[in-house]
Amino acid sequence: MQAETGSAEIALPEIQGNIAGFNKPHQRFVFLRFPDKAAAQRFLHVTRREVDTADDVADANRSYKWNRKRGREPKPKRWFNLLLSVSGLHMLEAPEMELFEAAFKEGMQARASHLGDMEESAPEKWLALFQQDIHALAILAADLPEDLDRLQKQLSRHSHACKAEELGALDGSARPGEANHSHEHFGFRDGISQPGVIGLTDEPKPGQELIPAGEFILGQPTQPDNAPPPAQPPGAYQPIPAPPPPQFPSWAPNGSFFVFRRLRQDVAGFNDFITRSAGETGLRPDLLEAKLVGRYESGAPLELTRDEDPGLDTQAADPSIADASLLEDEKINNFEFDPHDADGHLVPRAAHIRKMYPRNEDPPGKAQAESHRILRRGIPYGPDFEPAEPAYPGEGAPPDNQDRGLLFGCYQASIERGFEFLQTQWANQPDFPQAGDGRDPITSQDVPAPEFNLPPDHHLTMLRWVITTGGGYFFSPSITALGTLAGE
Ligand code: N7H
Repeated sequence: MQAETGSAEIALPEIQGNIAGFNKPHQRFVFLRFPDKAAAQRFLHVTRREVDTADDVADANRSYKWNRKRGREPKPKRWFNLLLSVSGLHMLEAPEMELFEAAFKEGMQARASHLGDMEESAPEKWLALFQQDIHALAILAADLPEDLDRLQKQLSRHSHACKAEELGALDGSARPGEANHSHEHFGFRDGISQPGVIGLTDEPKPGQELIPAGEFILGQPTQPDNAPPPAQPPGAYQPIPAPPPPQFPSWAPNGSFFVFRRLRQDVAGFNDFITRSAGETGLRPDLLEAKLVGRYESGAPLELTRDEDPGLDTQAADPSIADASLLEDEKINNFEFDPHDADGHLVPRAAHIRKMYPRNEDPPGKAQAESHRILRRGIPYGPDFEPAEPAYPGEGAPPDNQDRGLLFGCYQASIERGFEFLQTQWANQPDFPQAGDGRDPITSQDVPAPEFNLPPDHHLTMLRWVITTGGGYFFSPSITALGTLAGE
């Protein structure tokens, strides 16, 4: 089956709920293996009815916002989704598997050299959990930790009864304290910019582009414009044509691919670099951080902090301290990159958010930028960084009380057009969007000392602060497909 453009109703009760976004402060990722096809089918049969759908989640998210606006405490919720790896699908003898794209069939470990997962990030160094053949991933999410425990007990009852083995679990949670609640471990507010999905996002926020659902959900209409990008003058970055819309088995519509990555963050290393480079460049540390990411820690977009002539004040503090409106929906994600900043003297062209979503920037051009959107679903893991903690030598696994990072997750209709394209063609490409811009300071890991161009005068040599310690590619089947795979 080949995805097409057109207008289809989006069947929310068919689609698993985390595609709409669980957005819960407590989440657990449980990795499972089945002894044989019969056990796998029994497990799917009993758990399928407990899978929460995009309909349930979208409804609850609407009522959450409604209650919050009126100062009422929303009712706590708990959610469950079930995904399968390629080897889980093979065990279930899912038909037409050859139609799935190569990235999914090969798996994240086999794609390591393509992704740049090498040295400390090489699959041989990943947690023992990821050295095993994983068949399924259960995602549990709740407002209350005790509800997560209830979900876990229920899952374990089913695993036990169906002889499914729980290989291990990873817990993520929002950081403690009101001020840090939405911030990841380097300190930045996360979860601000997401694409809107036609048929799923009913109230797009200012600046939130609505994207055809087929970019995230198989069988839905895809972007109309997948034309190859125009060639650039010789010597300039040549945009890479997007892989074609995916083909997929006839049972796969309303499913989506989920990329999971356990990314360890070296907070001390990042902070040391900021302190040292702030000294060298003469920029305030918070401004230098904003130059690397494209947003201040508060989430305030650097793009909206333009100073009048004579230019950016290198000593000005985060402007949202004086003007809190920068953090409101009207402004926080409502911007494009100003053509007057084409050289990146305000927001460097390799800044994380400019690399990962170049918006109007050309190259690569709006159509390309909108063809590589992902629905991010990350949550931090591990304890908060303590400035007084002993230095971690960086060799081998850190002790538990220093192991922290992001359980990165994202949904897309094609891993090759989504996550893999962002990682390999943009983050790891020192010449994207233009020659000499440098690598993404947050996500590129393919070289130990990535370069970052900080116009007008500085060229920084960075370190690796984000290390891949595990991961995998999963498929989130529709509710009907779960039944079909269960042999119902
Ligand atoms: Fe990124 N960070 O804290 O620095 N990310 N990211 N990311 N990221 C974003 O808009 C971060 C990672 C994207 O639409 C923000 O929500 C960290 C991977 C995309 O403007 C911050 C890690 C990939 C966007 C971070 C990490 C991406 C985005 C701004 C790993 C894909 C949206 C807040 C530890 C390959 C861009 C926000 C847009 C935003 C951080 C990983 C992609 C603060 C710490 C692996 C598409």
